[in-house]
Amino acid sequence: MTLTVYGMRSSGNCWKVEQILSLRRIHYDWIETDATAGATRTADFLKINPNGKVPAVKLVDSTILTESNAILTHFAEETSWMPPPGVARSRVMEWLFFEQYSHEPYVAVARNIMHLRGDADRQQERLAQCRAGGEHAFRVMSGRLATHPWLTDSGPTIADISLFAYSQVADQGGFDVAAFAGVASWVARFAALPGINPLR
Ligand SMILES: N[C@@H](CCC(=O)N[C@@H](CS)C(=O)NCC(=O)O)C(=O)O
Repeated sequence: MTLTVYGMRSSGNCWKVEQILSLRRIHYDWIETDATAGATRTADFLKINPNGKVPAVKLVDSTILTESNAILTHFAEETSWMPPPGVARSRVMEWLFFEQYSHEPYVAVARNIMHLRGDADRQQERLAQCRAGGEHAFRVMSGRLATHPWLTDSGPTIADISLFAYSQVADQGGFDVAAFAGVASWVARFAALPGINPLR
């Protein structure tokens, strides 16, 4: 059996999965699941992920994994993309949780409203909240990245993959990443790494 990825090509969360599998040269089947058209809320898909979201992967033994950063962690085990247990790994986890709580809910949601759904006019208030939250996240990242090449001291890790996912397309949500010098230079540096295939 082949690994199966349920994903949406335009999604940064799903891009994380494509990227780690590509880096690992793991072959997979892709089942396009268009969240914007309701495909993540069908009875069949809810059996795969009761939370109604992509990405989800079905491993060769039929085990299903959901949550993009958990999937990244699974496929990064015993590679340079994930340091061994200890403080170095905990630093990576700090950024993975930061991504889900302080970055993605603002940067990805703004892109979803403006770029994927074209709904900016009707969602001005929500967009303003996304703008404030996303800019705060970029300031935090820039604080680190102004003086360090990568998010942790372990070289490029899944922390960088995870936060690159929506930072690379932040302009589609109305963010000016150039205003955060550390982030802007890190985006360019990460995109230039061998084997990285940016979302566009
Ligand atoms: N925390 C989840 C978020 C996944 C997520 O929000 N997926 C979106 C597409 S990017 C989705 O499937 N939305 C469909 C919905 O909520 O109905 C992850 O990191 O995998």
